[in-house]
Amino acid sequence: MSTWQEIADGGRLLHVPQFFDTAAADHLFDWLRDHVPWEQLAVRGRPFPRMNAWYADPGLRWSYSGVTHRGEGWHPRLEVLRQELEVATGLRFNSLLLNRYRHGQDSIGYHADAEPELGRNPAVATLSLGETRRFLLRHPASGERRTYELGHGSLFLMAGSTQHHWLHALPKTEVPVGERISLTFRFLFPTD
Ligand SMILES: O=C(O)CCC(=O)C(=O)O
Ligand SMILES: [Mn+2]
Repeated sequence: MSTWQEIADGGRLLHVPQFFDTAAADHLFDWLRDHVPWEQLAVRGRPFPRMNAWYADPGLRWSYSGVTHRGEGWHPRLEVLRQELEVATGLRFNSLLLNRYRHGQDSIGYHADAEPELGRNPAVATLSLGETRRFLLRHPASGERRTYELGHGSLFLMAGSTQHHWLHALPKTEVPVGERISLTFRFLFPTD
């Protein structure tokens, strides 16, 4: 595994460019594209510029950006992936938000993963498949910016106090690009 990077104000990042080899990543990408029940969520009539799906332990609840999800368990294939990631990172995860960026106009704006369900210093683990896209981090207090190219089969972890002091985004691009799927594993604390 690669080594952790310390960033301003107690943030911690880990980037593993080849967590999966190309064949394993190809296989997983095709399976996810064809088997996950993708939907385009909308809040107040405004569709998100990406597709999503969500899995979590039964009964868990997570609300973000005006959307509430309730956990209904895992697909066996995704359960295996969760366990693989838990072993590799030594962390525990009980939920998975999948994002599918169909083309360069799909994106996610600057935000922090800071919902109360995530607890104080959440670890968010992202597996990337398909097209390489730029992942941006910004530290509003100083204006510092960081850019990571998240490629096919990579793992990117944000931990420590990253979500308190940094924002992250996956911007649109004018360059013609193919699809990217990201799997973001988190640990949610039960709310009721
Ligand atoms: O697709 C990505 O790498 C980032 C997605 C993200 O920030 C999120 O789902 O909260
Ligand atoms: Mn996020």
